[in-house]
Amino acid sequence: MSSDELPKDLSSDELINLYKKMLLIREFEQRITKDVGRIKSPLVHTYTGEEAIAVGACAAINEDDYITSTHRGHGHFIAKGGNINSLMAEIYGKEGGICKGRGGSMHVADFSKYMLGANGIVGAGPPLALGVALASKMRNEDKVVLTFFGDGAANQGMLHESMNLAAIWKLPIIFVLENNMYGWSTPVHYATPIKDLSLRAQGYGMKGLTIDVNDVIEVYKTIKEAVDFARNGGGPTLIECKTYRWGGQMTMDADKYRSTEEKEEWKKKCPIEAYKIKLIKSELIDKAFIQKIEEDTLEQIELSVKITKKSPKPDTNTVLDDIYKNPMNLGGN
Ligand SMILES: Cc1ncc(C[n+]2csc(CCOP(=O)(O)OP(=O)(O)O)c2C)c(N)n1
Repeated sequence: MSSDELPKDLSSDELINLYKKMLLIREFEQRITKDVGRIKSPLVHTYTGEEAIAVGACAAINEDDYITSTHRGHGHFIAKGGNINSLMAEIYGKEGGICKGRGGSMHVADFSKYMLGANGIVGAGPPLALGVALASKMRNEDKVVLTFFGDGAANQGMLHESMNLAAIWKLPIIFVLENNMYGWSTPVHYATPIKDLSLRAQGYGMKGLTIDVNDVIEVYKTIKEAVDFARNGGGPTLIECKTYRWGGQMTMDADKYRSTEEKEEWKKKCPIEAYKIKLIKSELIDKAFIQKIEEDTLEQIELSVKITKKSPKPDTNTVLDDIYKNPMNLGGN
């Protein structure tokens, strides 16, 4: 099946939802990089340009399958069904945030959505995924874990130890490598001597695939296959998704290490725009419907701004609350 064909296993609503989710991630980040009233925009690592990966990947798993995230986690959080009101409030350090304002942008987690958390430690997601996948297997649960990480993290020992153990124990993990071409300011070709990072899978006797189009459908199809394989006891797969972050490493990054031409070239390959054209061609949506989706998206985001502004700052006396609560009460309150 070419990536031009829409997958038959997704309904029209599900296909349109992929577009809605990508747009929500994009517009949400546009909004948080602007000030909210008199509150200055916080430092954030944006996912803009990479939306097809989180959205395509999360569409390929069940609601009660797990994901782990990175320091660039807004996209993963939204794609897994997290609520943007509590995401916005968290980013602004408010009590109404998903972690009651204690984590901020880099530490968003929603156990009720099986989103096990974003993390400021590069490469720390895969070992968490390993533990959860092992626990699930031992409990005979029918679960799959997606672990997202970057090309920089691909050179961290934690990832390699996790891939090795996952392969030996045939754990149901999909290693989703988001190759956005840079680990902070270091180009991937400078840090890594191979063209496709998925080749790394060979060293662990697992399948490795590279998706070099920034395309939500291609991501969905490839990951779905790996998910089915993992669910049937086949073990892990490494999937490299080539993409590009449109913004700097984070909002305060001067971003002098990338040329304007390079950035513009990638912007022409916008995954949201490309998918919109595909949906129009397939007659699933028309221009009026797109406009409605855009309006609804912006309305939803402005509501989250309002809620965030109203939410109080956390009481400093409660700073240690929840720190030692049993974090494995997954799926509960
Ligand atoms: C263990 C560790 N080493 C270094 C850093 C500093 N650091 C933060 S982000 C980053 C780049 C990570 O690149 P990559 O894994 O490709 O993810 P991306 O930022 O491109 O999404 C680095 C080196 C860190 N946070 N943690």
